Amino acid sequence: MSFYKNVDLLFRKHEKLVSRENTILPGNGVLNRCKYPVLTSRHVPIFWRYDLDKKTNPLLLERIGCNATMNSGAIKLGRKYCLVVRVEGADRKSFFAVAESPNGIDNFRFRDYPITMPETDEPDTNVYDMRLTRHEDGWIYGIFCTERRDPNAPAGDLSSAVAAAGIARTRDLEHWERLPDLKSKSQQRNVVLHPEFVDGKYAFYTRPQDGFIDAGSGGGIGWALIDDITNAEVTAETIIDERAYHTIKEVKNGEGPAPIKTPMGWLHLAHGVRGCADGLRYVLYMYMTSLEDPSKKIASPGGYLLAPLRKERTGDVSNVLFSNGWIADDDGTVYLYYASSDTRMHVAVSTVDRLVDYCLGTPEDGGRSAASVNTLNRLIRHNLEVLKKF
Ligand code: M1P
Repeated sequence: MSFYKNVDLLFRKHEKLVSRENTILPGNGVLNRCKYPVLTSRHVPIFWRYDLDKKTNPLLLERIGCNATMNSGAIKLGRKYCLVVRVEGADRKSFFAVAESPNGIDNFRFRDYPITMPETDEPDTNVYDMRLTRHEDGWIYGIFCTERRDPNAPAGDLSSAVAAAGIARTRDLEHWERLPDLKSKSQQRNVVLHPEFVDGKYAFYTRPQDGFIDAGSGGGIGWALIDDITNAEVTAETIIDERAYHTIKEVKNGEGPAPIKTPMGWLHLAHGVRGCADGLRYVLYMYMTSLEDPSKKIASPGGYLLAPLRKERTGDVSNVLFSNGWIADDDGTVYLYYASSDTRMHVAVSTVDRLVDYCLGTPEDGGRSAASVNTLNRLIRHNLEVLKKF
């Protein structure tokens, strides 16, 4: 086949994948998964991966491989549902790229170029997992993890790294102003900016951690008020959603996207991590905080909202669901974007009302098997009485 026919074939196959219609599947009342992932490494444009010039690439070989499209921030801009995707190349470097959809569940297309994120004086080795916040100061902020080699690592140790929160702001997701990284005594990952000022200050959800991987003495999701976002520093940090023994967030947890404001309180999505014989298991869970004091927890449904299922269970880092993006539409629909196994992006659909009801109506984790049985018995007794009246 001629070079040009092969190019045409590449584009046609890509278009077929990108334009595939998605379907919302039946769910459990709380939310509905969709049939197909919304983004995979194969959605990345052909012209990012191939040199399409016959002179320089006569064999039409892929030149720049893409490994994964994962942990994406989300925001609606005009009528477009936008993801700021963590694209991971075959070289293990992550970068950000915007993919837009007309309906939130399919036809996500990457803009022509990835985001050129300005660097600070200390260049990032790797950047990933951006949380987007439309702040009441008028900017859209992107808070992300910036990873650099540990300057104190002994010679020969090529793995030790330091995680910190990078801060950048934009109006259009294309042009970004990079601000100094968040200063903090501990390493930080999963840092998120609250959408409103609290006591006149910027409010951050944090995740203090002793090491690059281990949360260690970091007790859970933290909260810190900051005077100046152009020179942000954590001076005091309180834990607002703690890790707990024998729960889904025993080993680690971390705030997901910026919370959604509802008349009943702030809706939060987070990930919880526990250990098992197979390694770490990452699931998604929710909690709510008060409108008057967004650092005060008012609801804590027990267990997980979403856990890896079927094909979601396998990938580069298996048994992982991770979310750092959701969009609450004007009609109350919520598009919850999540990555499975650090490999691909999915969407689940719900509503603000359903998620609030889930948070307020789901029993808390009682901490013991006997407490779980008590809770279950209460529901069974109630239902058997109700059924008699049917
Ligand atoms: O591999 C699972 C996730 O691990 C990290 O999350 P956390 O710091 O909570 O353990 C991140 O590297 C994240 O990107 C990744 O998906």
